[in-house]
Amino acid sequence: MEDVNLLVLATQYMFWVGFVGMAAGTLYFLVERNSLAPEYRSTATVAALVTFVAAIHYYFMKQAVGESGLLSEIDGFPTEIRYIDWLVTTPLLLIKFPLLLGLKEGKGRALLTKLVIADIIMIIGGYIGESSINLAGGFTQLGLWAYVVGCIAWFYIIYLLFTNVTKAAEDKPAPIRKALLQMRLFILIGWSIYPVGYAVTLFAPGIEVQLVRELIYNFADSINKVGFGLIAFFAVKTMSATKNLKST
Ligand SMILES: *C/C=C(C)/C=C/C=C(C)/C=C/C1=C(C)CCCC1(C)C
Repeated sequence: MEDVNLLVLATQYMFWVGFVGMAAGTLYFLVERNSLAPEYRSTATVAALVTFVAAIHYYFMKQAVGESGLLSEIDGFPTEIRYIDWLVTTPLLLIKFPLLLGLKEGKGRALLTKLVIADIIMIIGGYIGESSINLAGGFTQLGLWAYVVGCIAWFYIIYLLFTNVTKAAEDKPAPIRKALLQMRLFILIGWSIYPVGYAVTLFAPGIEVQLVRELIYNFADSINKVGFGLIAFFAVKTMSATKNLKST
């Protein structure tokens, strides 16, 4: 008889927690949306979209590790679902920068285009590499090169945020500026958890290491989807409150 594996149980449980957390986040952003001044509501809408899309994917991802807690029941990883989720949610997260900056038309579109193209390269590169690692059960040459390409694309996103976005934030009201500077750090520090998760499977073989990777990704997702959304939400909430004060 095979024993129930604690790591499998923990992974299963964290997928469930991820699903519930994303669902709760969605509800919160939607319910609170109307407490914002109309011009700021799209920030809550985008935050809710991100957590909603993630909640659906988490619901299906949790089935990938089986239900029994047995290592032998795992016959693959939810890499496809995971990366489809990222392909949708990461551009939505990045949209919040031009949105909060109030950049429209030419400037906003140019910034958004660069951010999204770099982001898509990062995610597609990661998918190609991670699939080959999964298939081999450990290090592959393709996995390594895809990792390098993904990291370069991510560095470019950081570069844009610390130059263009930071400059554009300078003449914004204090709550918006503060939120933008904090959101920058999510992309720098919060997003750095993902390449760490990927790297563990690149440098250590085995199914258990891949389970650890899923745990790392789940942890990162909750910070970068719910936490990031809350930062942007509280900024526009403060803006809405000062606006109400002025109009009364
Ligand atoms: C909600 C989901 C988010 C914020 C996902 C973010 C994913 C990344 C920042 C992934 C980054 C990667 C690299 C920088 C190198 C290649 C491997 C990836 C795709 C894991």
